[in-house]
Amino acid sequence: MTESNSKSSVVCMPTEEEVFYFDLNGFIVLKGALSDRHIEDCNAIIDKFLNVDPPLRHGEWIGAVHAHTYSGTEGFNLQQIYEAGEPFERLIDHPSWIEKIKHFVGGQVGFDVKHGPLFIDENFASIRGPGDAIGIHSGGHKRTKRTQFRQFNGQFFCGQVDLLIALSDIGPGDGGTMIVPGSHKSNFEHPDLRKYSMGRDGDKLPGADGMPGAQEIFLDAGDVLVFVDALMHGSATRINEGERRICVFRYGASWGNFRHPYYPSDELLERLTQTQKQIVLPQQPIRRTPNRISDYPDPPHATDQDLYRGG
Ligand SMILES: O=C(O)CCC(=O)C(=O)O
Repeated sequence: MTESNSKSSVVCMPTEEEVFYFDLNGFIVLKGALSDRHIEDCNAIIDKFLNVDPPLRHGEWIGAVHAHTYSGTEGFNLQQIYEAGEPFERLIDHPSWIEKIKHFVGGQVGFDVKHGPLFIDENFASIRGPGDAIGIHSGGHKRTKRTQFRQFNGQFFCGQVDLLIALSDIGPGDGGTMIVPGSHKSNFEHPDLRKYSMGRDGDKLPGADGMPGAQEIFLDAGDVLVFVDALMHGSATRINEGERRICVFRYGASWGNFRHPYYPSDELLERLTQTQKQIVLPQQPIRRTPNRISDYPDPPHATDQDLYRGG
């Protein structure tokens, strides 16, 4: 898709079909959500990070972006990817999905939105090569509040809605995301969970390859998988040469907190629009003024504007 025919500047509201299938299956796919130009710009930045000499290793920082791996087979992550430059900043409130995310996180009136419409509690790029995968995890039977699926009176109130943005084409052998449709509502553990789960021992492929009831999602670069985190998910093992590249942004209510103890940099906060800033850091401390103890220090990041927003 080219810049001119992409939906990159049109605000896309959730459609009736998307509402129906998100409720029923726990996920939807947005086709062509990013333009070719935007995908190229994101990949060019990732290329730069992957080509630094000596190569980035787990635990190292490159600016405010953190190189990270779990056990090894899950591939290489660039955590806090919204720090990596303007093409990633635009993903925070991209018009292709932001209204849909607000709708599925829901609770857009009342106490849940006291600090803003949303909060991103994790964002990263994931790069996987041959042999890499993530086993299956999550599921409605766990009843985890943070990631829960909830619907009431025709409105969604989900704990965490994930965006998985394809930055490369993901077809057979590329290690596509695997989901168990409807499992966000399941009451019982999947009978084969242990055979396909994350962190299991064994000599099988590390992914959820062949898991009964699971579906592999194939995406073109620029497509986006939107799912409630309570849905059982993981990936197939990458078999093909080359890399699978995606970004994951996880959104929840404005009162949420960071999954990993990262914090947006001052430089990022300076660059963002007020709308974006409110999504990456909805709550900021109130200044301790006036104060009966002279020169008592303020908490970091407080500004006059925040004082009046703090409520
Ligand atoms: O890498 C994938 O395809 C799945 C991502 C995943 O497991 C997650 O976001 O928790």
